[in-house]
Amino acid sequence: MAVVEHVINKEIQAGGKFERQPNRFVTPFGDKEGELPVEKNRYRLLWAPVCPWANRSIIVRQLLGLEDVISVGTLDPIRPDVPWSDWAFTLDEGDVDPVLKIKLLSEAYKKADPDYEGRYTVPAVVDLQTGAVVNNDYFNLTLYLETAWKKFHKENAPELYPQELRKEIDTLNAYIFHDVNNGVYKAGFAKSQEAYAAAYKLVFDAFDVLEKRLSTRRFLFGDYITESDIRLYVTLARFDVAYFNGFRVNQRMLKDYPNLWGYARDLYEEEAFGGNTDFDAIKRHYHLCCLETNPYDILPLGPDLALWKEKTDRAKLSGDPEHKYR
Ligand SMILES: N[C@@H](CCC(=O)N[C@@H](CS)C(=O)NCC(=O)O)C(=O)O
Repeated sequence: MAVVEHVINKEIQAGGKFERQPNRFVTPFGDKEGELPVEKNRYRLLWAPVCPWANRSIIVRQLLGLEDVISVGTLDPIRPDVPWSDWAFTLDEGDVDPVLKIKLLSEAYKKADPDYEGRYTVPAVVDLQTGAVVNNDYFNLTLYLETAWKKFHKENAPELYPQELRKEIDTLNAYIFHDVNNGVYKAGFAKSQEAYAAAYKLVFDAFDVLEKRLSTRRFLFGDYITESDIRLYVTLARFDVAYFNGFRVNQRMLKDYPNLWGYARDLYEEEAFGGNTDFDAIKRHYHLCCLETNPYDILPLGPDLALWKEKTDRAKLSGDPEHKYR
């Protein structure tokens, strides 16, 4: 297996700090001129179950009932043996995506821009008319699914981004992004002790804040699941199996925080969350293809994943304990 860097040089700033590349394909979905048209069976969403940024769009797609509207292609958690950082369709027959007829994610990026120089990342939305990536804006993708794609939502689809909470959700999402979702990567990809230590502090300070917030509310905004919960969940689901040792964010494990841990299990119980959480893929990816510190490819056996199935009593915090969605 070729050893490839999981950051590109321009993502490492002074002091060894990891600063994530900007997304290259950011045209929004919508009805206005210049926007990506919202059409059934027009796009394919490429994801890898290991990836938190991609995982959230898959969770939202299922919650909103968009499975028959936007198709999905799945990339192997183990990266292909090529001398650049890529993803492959090696889970598919003949190692080819059955719809796009490509072997590597980079092929869809190159179709969009032959001079593309960033990392080839998931999630990526491909236009089936051209086979080219048209959007890889993981930060906004779920928001587009919740708003611009409304006409295709299933009947009684949950309201994940309610109008009156949008400002507060956006603010909390920014905090969750910088300190938690990307916080763990800033620790894992840091190239100096100082940069790592600063990121470590961000993560655990945020866990303290969120642990407190969840002591009185079932979900981040009270009785019902919102967009913010999906964003927090994807990092929590990877925390003990991957980040804790892989990215050295090891002050405490998720299961040491009674509220965050109960909250994560409350979400995991939902088909759209638990059914799209592939712990095996997550473990294999982070431990077997991301870490130069694991030269013999030893897959950790723990932690005990059966614990995720333990019931929580968090419904008692809700004014509407029978329902998780509005
Ligand atoms: N598009 C974003 C976020 C998505 C992202 O980083 N996805 C990861 C997987 S979790 C990926 O595809 N990485 C490919 C790589 O680093 O080569 C970015 O460019 O930073």
